[in-house]
Amino acid sequence: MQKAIVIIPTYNERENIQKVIPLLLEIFKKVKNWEMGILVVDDTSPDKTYEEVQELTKLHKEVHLLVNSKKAGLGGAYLKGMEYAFGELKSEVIFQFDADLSHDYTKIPEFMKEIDNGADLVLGSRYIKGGGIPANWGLDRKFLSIVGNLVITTVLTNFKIKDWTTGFRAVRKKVYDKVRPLINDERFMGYTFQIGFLNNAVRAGFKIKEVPFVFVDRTIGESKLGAEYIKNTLLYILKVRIKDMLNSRIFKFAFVGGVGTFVQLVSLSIIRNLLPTFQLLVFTNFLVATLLSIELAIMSNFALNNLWTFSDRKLKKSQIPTKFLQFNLASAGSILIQLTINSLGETFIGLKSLFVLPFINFNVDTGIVFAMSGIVIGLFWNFFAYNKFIWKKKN
Ligand SMILES: Nc1nc2c(ncn2[C@@H]2O[C@H](COP(=O)(O)OP(=O)(O)O)[C@@H](O)[C@H]2O)c(=O)[nH]1
Ligand SMILES: [Mg+2]
Repeated sequence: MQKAIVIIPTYNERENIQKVIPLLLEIFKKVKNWEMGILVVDDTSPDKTYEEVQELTKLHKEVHLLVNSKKAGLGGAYLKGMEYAFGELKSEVIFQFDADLSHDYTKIPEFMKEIDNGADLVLGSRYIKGGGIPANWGLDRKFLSIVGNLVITTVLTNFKIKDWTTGFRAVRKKVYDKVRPLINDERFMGYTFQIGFLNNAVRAGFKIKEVPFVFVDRTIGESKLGAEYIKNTLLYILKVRIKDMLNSRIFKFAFVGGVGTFVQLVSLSIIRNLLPTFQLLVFTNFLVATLLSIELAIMSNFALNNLWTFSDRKLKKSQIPTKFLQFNLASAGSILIQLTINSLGETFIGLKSLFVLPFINFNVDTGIVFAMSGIVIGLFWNFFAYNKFIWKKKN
């Protein structure tokens, strides 16, 4: 029979743990085909919660105890607990469960049913039909919980999951195996650990189910949730989004384009100074320098896009000559687009002053609008051509 272990992190929960363990042992009888157990992870609570649990391990072989010598935060306790449960105890599923009876333990068989039906991760959800938060919560706490969840949902752009901050969950071993190596930021080892763990599981594509439950306020002891949690949660979701942005192809494409512009401007001035002053037929050295600097920018764009923006579709050595030629054509295409828009604009709309920027007396005319539209459309063309022709997606 496969094992499922309910992990309970505790810090000063002496009274609560005495109550919750017998209730869990009782409800375990309702779970068919799974060998259920409990693992308490105590951070050497000053109220000696661990002593209480020690006694219970003697009475029930299903009860296990891990004691941390130092307070490691909720995330630290869960990581230790999961390592032990999935490793030593050879568990297939673990539960995350609070000691304070806030989580409805009678729902555990339903969680296991979802696991049996193929879920990798089951969330106890307060924000789906049948779930709820305590009616007696003050407006500030309700606001914090509901709006907090909405903010996380929006910033992480995942609207399928309704309760991101729930601490009541069942996790299959394969989720832990995949997500564990991704979690290494010490800052997020407190309560934020829960959101980080879930976010990584969602992104890895695991099958996630939500089971409704009504959250009950603790009646004994104190909540350890603090302002640190709000700050770290905001920090965490911003970090995730900024990382996403930096990793996005569009961002890299824009950055490489910026580098190209820089290369062009710098090389233009260098080449102008290197060339002796002369005029060969119609070619002034300014024109020669311009063409050379454009080509240098194109080379820089080609190399950086190949190594970075499209590193997942990097070209083979043998492809480089042809692709570089295509790349030049695509760039010429974008210049052509800009020229076309400028001349169409000039012919059909004409160059008219629109307004003058105050202080710097800069005259904004339709010509600037044409040029900007040309640049934007040219960039769209470039991005399209790179994706479609030069760094084609391999099937
Ligand atoms: N081992 C350990 N457990 C903790 C720590 N912080 C909180 N807990 C436990 O985590 C669970 C949830 O904490 P609680 O204060 O009830 O948070 P709340 O329900 O969100 O107000 C409880 O069982 C706590 O005893 C910690 O640093 N170490
Ligand atoms: Mg609690």
